[in-house]
This record gives sequence, C-alpha cells and structure tokens, in this order.
Amino acid sequence: NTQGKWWKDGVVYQVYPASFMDSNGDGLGDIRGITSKLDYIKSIGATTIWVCPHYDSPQFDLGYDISDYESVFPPYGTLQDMDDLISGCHSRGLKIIVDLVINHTSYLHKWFQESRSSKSNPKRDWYIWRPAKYNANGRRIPPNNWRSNFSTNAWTWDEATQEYYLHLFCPEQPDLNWENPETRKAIYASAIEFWLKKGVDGFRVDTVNMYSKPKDLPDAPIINPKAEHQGAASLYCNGPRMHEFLSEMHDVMAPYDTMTVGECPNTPDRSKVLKYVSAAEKQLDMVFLFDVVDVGQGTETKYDTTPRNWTLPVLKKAVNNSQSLIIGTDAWTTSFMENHDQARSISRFASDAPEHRVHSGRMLAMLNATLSGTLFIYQGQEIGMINMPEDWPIEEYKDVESGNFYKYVARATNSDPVALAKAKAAIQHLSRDHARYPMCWDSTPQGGFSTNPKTWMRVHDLTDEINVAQQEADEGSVLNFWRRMLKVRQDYSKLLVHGYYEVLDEKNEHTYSYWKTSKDSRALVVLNFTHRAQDLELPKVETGGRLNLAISTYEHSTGAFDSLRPYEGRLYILE
Ligand code: TEU
Repeated sequence: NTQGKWWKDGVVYQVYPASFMDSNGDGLGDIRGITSKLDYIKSIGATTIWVCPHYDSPQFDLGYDISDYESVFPPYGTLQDMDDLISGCHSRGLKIIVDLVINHTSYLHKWFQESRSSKSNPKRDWYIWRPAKYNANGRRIPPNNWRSNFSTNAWTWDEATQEYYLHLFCPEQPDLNWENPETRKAIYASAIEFWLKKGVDGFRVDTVNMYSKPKDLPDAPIINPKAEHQGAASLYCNGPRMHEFLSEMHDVMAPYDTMTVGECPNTPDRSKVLKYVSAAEKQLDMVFLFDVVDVGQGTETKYDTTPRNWTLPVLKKAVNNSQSLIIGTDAWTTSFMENHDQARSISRFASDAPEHRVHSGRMLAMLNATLSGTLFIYQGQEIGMINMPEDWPIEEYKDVESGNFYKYVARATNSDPVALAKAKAAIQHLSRDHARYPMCWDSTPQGGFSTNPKTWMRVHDLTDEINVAQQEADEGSVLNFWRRMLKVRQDYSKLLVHGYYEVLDEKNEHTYSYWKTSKDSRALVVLNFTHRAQDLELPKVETGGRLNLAISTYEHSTGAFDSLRPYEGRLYILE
C-alpha cells in the first residue's frame, strides 16, 4: 500500500514537554523550550513532531489527567506559546501532532466537578457512576473487581453522593462516559476541533481502544486469587461500540488533513487491529501495537518479571506482528521501540555497558530505520540515552505507575525484602521514569536542560558522556548514525518504508536478519544482538544483484561478510 499520504513516509519525533528543554529556568521543560529546538529536530531527519500533553493539568499522571483541553499547563507556557510552536513547525516544513487524551479527564475538569456535585446534576451521566455492592459480611465493595492500570482498585467511593466512579488509571483520572452522545459531542468540540482550528496536523490518540466499556461492567475472571482486584484489560479494551465511536470521531476530523495514530494496548488479535486501521474502515490511520514494547514484561502485571526475561526469537515475532499488518491489506502500520511509557531500548534490547552502548545504539537505529510503517522516535533515543543508573535510590523514580507498584508490593508482602528487591530490579529495568529524566543537551550543568540546579527529575550521571553537543561533533556518534539512516530511509522509501518484510533466521537467538523487498530492489539487514562476534549463514548478497549500498554500524568498511562484530548491524541494498 503506497498511497502518497504525508504521514506514511514520515518520521515522527516525540517530545515530552517536562523533560525536553527548560527555557525559563524553573527546572521544568516548557513549550518555548521545544520551539527553540525545532531546527535540531529537523536536522535529525524528522518530518513531524508529537508533543505529549501540554494541557492544563494537576499532573497526577504527568499531563495525561487533563483539567482543561483548551488551555496550556501554565508552567509550560500559554496558548500563544502553542501558536508559536505550531507556526514554528510549519514554517520549517514540519508537521505537529498533539496528544488526545479522551478516555478520561482530570478530576479537576469542570465536567467532573459538576458530575460529582449531585446525582441529579445534568452532567452526572458524563462519567461512570455506580452504586456500591455489599459482600456477605455486609461490607461495602466496588461494583466489580477491576484493577486499574496503576495497581489499585479501578473504583473510588464518593462520600458526598454515595456512589463509586470508574477510573482505569489514577483515581484523579475519572473515565468519561462515551455512551452519552452529549458527552461525545463536547469531547469532539473541546479536545479535537479546538486544536485542529489552531492548526495542529493530527493526534496521537491515547488509550484509543478503551472508550467503550462492556455492558453491565462484569467482573473480570480471577487470574490471581490472592489479589484483591483483577486485571480486566480484556474486558475494557476493544469494547462493543469502539468502531462506532471511532467512525464518528473520524467524521469530525474529516474536513482537515489529519494524521491519527491510536495507542492500542492488549490487542493481540490481528483481525481486531485491522478493523481500526484498514483504510476502508475510515477510523484511524495507524496504531501503536504493544507487541515489541511488551517483550520481556510480565503478563499478570508489567513488573512481574526479571530483567532481560526474553529471547531474540520473541522480539522477531513481535516485530513481525506489526510489519505483517500491511501485507495484502489496505492498512498502515508503525514502527517504534521507545516512547514516554517505556524504558530505554538500548538498556532493554541491547547493552548499555560503556563498551557496547554506542554500537548498540547504532544497531537499533538500523533496525528501526529499515522497518516498514511510519517511524516514531522518542527524544534522546537519537543520541542513545540509556536507563537511569542502577545505584539511584527508589526515591528518584517519580512516576505514579512505578511508585504505586512498589507500594503495592510492600503492602502485599509486608515489606518482604526479597519481594521488594525483585520489584526494584523490575522497576530499574522497565519503569517509565527511564524515558522521563531530562534530555541531555551538552556538558554544562544540568546537561544544558535547565539553568536551575533543582530540575524536576534528576539529570543522568552520564550526561557528560551522552549528549547532543558532543555527538554533533563526532562523525561516528549515534546521532550522526541516525541522521545517516533516516536519509537512507528517505532515499529508499519504497523499500524501507513500504517494502515487504521477511525474516531469515526466525529461530536464531543471536542474530536477526531480514529481507525488505519492493518491486525492483531488495535490502538485506543483518544484526548481531550479542556482545560476541557471530557467524552468518546467509545467502551471498554480492551475487544476488547489483550492490547499491552497504552500511555497517561499525566504521565505514563492512568487514568480513561471514561474521558480525559485537552488536554490529549491516544493511545491503541491491537492485
Ligand atoms: O498509556 C496507556 C496504557 O495502556 C498504559 O497502561 C501503558 O500501557 C503503561 O503506561 C505502560 O507502562 C497511556 C499513556 O501513554 C500513559 O502515559 C498514560 O499514563 C495513560 O495512557 C493514561 O492516560
């Protein structure tokens, strides 16, 4: 499917406002900080920026709890600053998409304030309120056994009106009731049309498959009998009216030339995914599937695992799930390994040891830049930023997800030291915080992120070694390798963005090799995911056609063909 939509060949650079660039010295990033770095973003080869929530918010979930869709979080700036950012993008030929968070609002949103004010308030039904149930001992219990995404009960009791409200995330993030057409209309006007009229080019749509809850909100099956609440994602994801809602939303956006990318967790079923992203369905342009970022995570809960609990064939299979989505269909897909919810890819999938991290960063850049679909990269990924140092205490982790999980384990095990150590190890490996510490710009204090020594999250200890300024000056840096790969991706877009992907060594635990094929050319990518040299048993590419380009992630020479150096990647393009 090679329809010439601008977003298909695009490279989207994701910015997390709190941690990107602080322009006013308060220790927190801001909108003007983003605008000041647009030339840099463009220089990498990005064509679009995605800005994480910039809206007014009490920040219980770092902006994913919005109290007013039509205003900016004051420490980030003003509506004027957003206008300047939008025009700053457009004047450079960049597109800009913003986050659309409409499964829930903040509890401080005026809609919820009204809704909770009394049972007869006209907005009562804009959120999901239910009476209590009572157990055999006459104790008040929530309407069902669902657990929120942040390790707690999904229901909160409201004393004033004597009912529970549903929240799939924090208690400060009540879920909107999408069943009510009036609510939907208000969401579209305030969250969508307001920003389209301001000139944004589309949306990254948060939790896009959770708006439609199953009728009667049934209990989730009991997977962990010891737990008080059960994971219920299979019930609240992909609910009965999802497609109806998304078609309606599509019509609202239709007059504008938008791009939509929906966040689509807990959807392993390919036919379900296709229903969202098939062009004929007119719902979303593409989605983020979770196959790749879920590799090595626990199944009952994300952190119920040990570090590096995965093998390379599992990663290949995960990549295949999103790559194959476009084969023989009218759908489109995405490729990404990092975002604001994920630990750093070098630390998770390769090696962040000092002697390997640069090679790892280049090798993963080669993987990302040669996969089909719209490519998304997350701030700092282009310079090979890694997880927070392991010797940082748990107090340095600021995210509600990791904090709640740690507290939950402490509570459930009576602070058993073994259980807590396991929880900490999982957090050190997988926490969202690893994506949220400040961006490393240079080796001045606070890594050039802020002039204020009190940054909202601690600056990485290795900022002097991993930063933009130093990598600009170094031809062999991860940054310059990304630039090179994104140029190659653009030059060979039929092959690399739209080509047919086929793995060669599905079962190999050390190397990852694949062909990309288009009508008149082929690319072979071979990657070594280990710290040892690996032999390659591959077709002799030199004889397969005219060799147009050969790139190694090591120095410019390609080395011996039949073996790969530690964390080496190579790309051969043939006609
Ligand atoms: O994430 C939705 C989601 O499904 C999360 O549970 C995600 O899987 C988790 O963060 C992975 O560790 C979105 C946003 O991306 C996230 O930042 C928000 O916290 C969440 O929605 C609520 O809006």
